Amino acid sequence: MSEQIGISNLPNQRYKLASKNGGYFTLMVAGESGLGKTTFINTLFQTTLKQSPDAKVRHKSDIHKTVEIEITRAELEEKNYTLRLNVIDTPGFGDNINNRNAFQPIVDFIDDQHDLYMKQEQQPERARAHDLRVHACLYFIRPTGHTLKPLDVEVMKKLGSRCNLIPVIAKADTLSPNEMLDFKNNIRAIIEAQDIRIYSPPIDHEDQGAAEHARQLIESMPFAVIGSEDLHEVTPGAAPVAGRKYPWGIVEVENDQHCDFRKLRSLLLRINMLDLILSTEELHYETYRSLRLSDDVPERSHEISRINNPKFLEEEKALRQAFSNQVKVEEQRFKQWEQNINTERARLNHDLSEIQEQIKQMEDQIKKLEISKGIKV
Ligand SMILES: Nc1nc2c(ncn2[C@@H]2O[C@H](COP(=O)(O)OP(=O)(O)O)[C@@H](O)[C@H]2O)c(=O)[nH]1
Ligand SMILES: [Mg+2]
Repeated sequence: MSEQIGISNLPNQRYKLASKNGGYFTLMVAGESGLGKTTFINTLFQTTLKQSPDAKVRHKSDIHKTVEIEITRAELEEKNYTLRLNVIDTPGFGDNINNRNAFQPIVDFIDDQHDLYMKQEQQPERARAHDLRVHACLYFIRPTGHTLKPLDVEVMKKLGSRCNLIPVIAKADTLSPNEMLDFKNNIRAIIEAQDIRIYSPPIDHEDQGAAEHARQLIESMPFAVIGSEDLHEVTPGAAPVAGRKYPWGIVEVENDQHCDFRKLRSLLLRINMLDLILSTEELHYETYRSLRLSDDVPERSHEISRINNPKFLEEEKALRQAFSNQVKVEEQRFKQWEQNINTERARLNHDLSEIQEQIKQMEDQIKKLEISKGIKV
C-alpha cells in the first residue's frame, strides 16, 4: 500500500483554493527528555522520503539533545503541489526536580503562533508571511506500563485545549504486547476521567471503508511508536528497513504487528492531514481568537495629557473668562473711584477758589477800612 504524502489528491475544494501555492503543515513533538522525540521526527522523514522519491527535503538530522525549540522545515513536492512541512522539536522536560514551568515555553509557542496569525489577519492586503500554527502535537508518554503521571495530565490538558493533541507511547519496543494493551487502557481511562481533549479522527458515515479505518485509528490511541534511524536487513535480498536490533530479533518501525508507526504516519500525512489543518483553523484558532477578543485586555491608561483633554480645556476657558470678568469689574470700580476723586477734587478746588476769593475780598475790605481810619500798616 502506497503511503505517499497524499494532500494533492484530497478532494476538498476549500483547502485547495486556500492553498493554491501549496499548503503548510506544522507538526510539533513534546514530552519528557529522552523519549525519542527527535529520533521519531528523523524516522518520519526518512521513511516518508523513501516512498516519496520526488520529494525535496531540507532538514538537519544530527542527533543531539534538544535544548531549545527547533523548527525544521521541509518541502515536499508532489504533482506540482508543494507541501511545506514544519516540524517543531521541543526540549524535553522532566530532567529537573522542579518541572513546574518547564513546559510553559511549549504552550506559549502555540499561543504565540495563533497570536501572530491574528495580527497578520488584522492587516488585510498583506501576504501571510508567517504561519506556524501547530496542526498536530504528538505528546510522548514514557513507557512505564503503569499510568499517566500528574505532570503528563497537566501538560496534556494545556496542549489539548490549544491544538490537536495526539498522545503517543514512546519506545513501544520496551513493552510486551500484553503490557502495551493494559497501558493503553489505563491511559485512555485517565484521558477520559481527566477530561483531556485529544484529537479524534472524524468518522465519515457515508464511506464504509473510511469509517472503519477511522474507528481503527481511534481504537489504537494512544499510538505506540518506535523510532530508529538505523536500517536493518530483515528479509534477505529485500531493501533494509528502519528498526531496532535486539539479540532476539529486529523490531520494525513499519510493521503493524510491532507498533502503530504506520497508522500514525498515515493519520498525520495522508488521511487526516486536511482535517488536522481545518480543525486547527476552525476550532483551535477560533477558540484562541474569541478568547483574546473577549479577554479583559488591560485597560489602556486613561491618563490623557491635560493639553489634549477637551474637558480640561473647557474648564480653563471658563476660568479665564471668570478672571477677565473680575478684572473688568475691578477696572470699572477703579474708574468709578477715580472719577469720584476727580469730582471731589474739582469740588474742593472750586471750594478752595471760593474761599481764596472770600479771603481776597476780606483783605481788600481790611485795606479800605485802614485807609479810611488813617492807620498806616
Ligand atoms: N528503545 C528505544 N529507544 C529509542 C527509541 N527512540 C529513540 N530511542 C533512543 O532514546 C534516546 C533518546 O532519543 P532522543 O530522540 O534524543 O529523545 P528526545 O529527548 O525525546 O528527543 C536515544 O538513545 C535513542 O536512540 C525507541 O523507539 N525505542
Ligand atoms: Mg530531542
